[in-house]
Amino acid sequence: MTSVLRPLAVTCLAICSVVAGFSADRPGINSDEKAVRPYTLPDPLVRNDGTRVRDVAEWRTQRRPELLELFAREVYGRTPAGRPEKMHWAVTSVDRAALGGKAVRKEITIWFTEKKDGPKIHLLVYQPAGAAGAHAPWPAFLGLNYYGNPCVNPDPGITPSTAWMRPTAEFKIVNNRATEGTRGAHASRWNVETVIARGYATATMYYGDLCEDRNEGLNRDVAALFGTGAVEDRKPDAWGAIGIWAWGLSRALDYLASDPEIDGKRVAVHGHSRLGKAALWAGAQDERFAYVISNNSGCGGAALSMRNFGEDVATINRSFPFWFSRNFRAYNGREAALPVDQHELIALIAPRPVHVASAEDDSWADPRGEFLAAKHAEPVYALYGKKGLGVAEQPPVNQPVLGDAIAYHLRTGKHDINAYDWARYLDFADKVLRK
Ligand code: GTR
Repeated sequence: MTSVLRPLAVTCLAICSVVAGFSADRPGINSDEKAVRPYTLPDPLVRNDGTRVRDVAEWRTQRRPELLELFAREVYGRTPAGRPEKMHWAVTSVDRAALGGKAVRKEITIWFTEKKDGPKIHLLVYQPAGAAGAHAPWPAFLGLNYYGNPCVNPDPGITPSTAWMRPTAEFKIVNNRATEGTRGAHASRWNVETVIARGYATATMYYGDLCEDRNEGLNRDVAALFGTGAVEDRKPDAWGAIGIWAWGLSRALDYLASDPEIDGKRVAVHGHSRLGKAALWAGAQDERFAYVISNNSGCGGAALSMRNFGEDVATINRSFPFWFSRNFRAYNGREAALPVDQHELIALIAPRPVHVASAEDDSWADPRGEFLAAKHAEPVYALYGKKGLGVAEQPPVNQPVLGDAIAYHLRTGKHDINAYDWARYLDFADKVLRK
């Protein structure tokens, strides 16, 4: 343990901001701040051979590639480089008077091969109506959605999804398919009108078109295109669903960067929960993402794995054996043996802005562990002359910290993404993405 990292890890015991929440209250899962065992985080600025990184050049050419390799090999599995040769897209609809005239709505299909019946995604883009003016072209938010594009807004013009979905009565998924009742079901998670009113475009696609969120997903679609192999037959360092979702975000960015009305250099990638894990991994690997947002991403996302609080590595690997690489299972119950921890995933985003958000009742995701990961990424931001969060301790609820390239907030309420979160992301975007 280095002197830089020791104080915060140890003061966890003293600060003891116990986050009340039912969700981490399961047998074998720690939800008591006083029961957090001391842990030693790897130092992002110490190379595998034990020598210290002294400057940005050494970070970029030596340590950053080492960390990307460790996350690929040991955690998420390997991502194929770049886009498939035959990938192509078509704009399938444009409505310049959507959302009561306030927005332009575009739909784009991106095919990953030359075949129209091969793996593909359907991207939905809203941008503010009219010319971008001083903002031209529009900066944008990009994120995956859980229940098909119509779930993000009641807009009747969004083309329905016919894809397989995880069942949920709450969002009117019937026989594993979305219904008209699913339309707008997640509108509160997208705040499309607000984002548009603030002068940003917002783009989304259904995550299950990339990889269905079940074991079988690894036999189909993008996984099959790259010969991934079944969940248990994959190479130990082959990717899983999170890697595939992250890859898909980069492919959507390929399109956005080609759209003359969107500024490909000012695209924020965001995600909630499992999709927050994917957003972080996408942002870590793909430096074209200008701003990276993790909303309640928890274990395997922003939360430190070595801190035993909330969901742990064994639990997530057993519940979702297809999300990570098979190698990641070697750390079930052995988090201390991990060669990396999640503060280093955040550090890979440096010097680009990153925003980590937690919810008070979301103890399963370990809000304090999410804060500490953002905090411990600071030394890498410091190499670039950026202060990072600029606070020593986790801020109280509903007191966001919009720091120098790192933002953090803990809001009241449950595991979710809502208007409060969006207001904070937009405030930080105004600071970091505005020209
Ligand atoms: C939970 C999982 C979490 C988180 C969450 C979600 O079941 O344990 O890691 O990803 O699902 O995605 O909502």
